[in-house]
Amino acid sequence: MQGNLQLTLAIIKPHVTKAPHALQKIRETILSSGFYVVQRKSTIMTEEVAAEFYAEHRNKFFYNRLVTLMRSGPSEVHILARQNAIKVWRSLMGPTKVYHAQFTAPESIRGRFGLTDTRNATHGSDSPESATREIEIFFPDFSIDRWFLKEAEYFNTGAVKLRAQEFVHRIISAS
Ligand code: 3AN
Repeated sequence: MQGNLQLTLAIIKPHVTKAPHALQKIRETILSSGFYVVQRKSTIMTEEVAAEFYAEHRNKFFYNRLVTLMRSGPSEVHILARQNAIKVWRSLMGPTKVYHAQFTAPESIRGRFGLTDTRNATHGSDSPESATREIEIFFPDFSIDRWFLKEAEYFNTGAVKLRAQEFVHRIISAS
């Protein structure tokens, strides 16, 4: 029984999805850390989506290289569920800057798989408001309210099963 599940948006960036071993290790970390994968898709970001997603960084010096990276190939985009999902996923990722991550949190995802401050392996929402905004950008057909109303209890009670091929948890139907 988990209770009080929270949703977060987690992205595995293109430079990692090109490396099957690294992708597999991050997936293992997701599962062994008690997350449920509520939705997952592989997608190449359009310029519009990247601009909307990274709007707060538009004036930063790294904006162009960030958008170029995110458009360079498929990202794996997930809605993850867990108690304290936002905090736990960010803590698993480690610090934004890879050099810092390698020194202070070498076992973190960024410490292990980050290459540069831009190619830092993964993204995670930084607040409940960001999670809602980001989930709506990538999964416009997914209703957070409906999920909490109709599906969260199955995840709360563990009545879900991982579909390994799809890397997504599905509710175990009664029939
Ligand atoms: P986080 O991803 O840890 O929430 P943000 O939101 O400050 O960090 O940055 C968003 C993304 O912008 C990071 N994941 C990283 O790819 C890129 N980024 C952040 N800071 C830098 C930097 N100093 N140099 C290059 N890229 C950066």
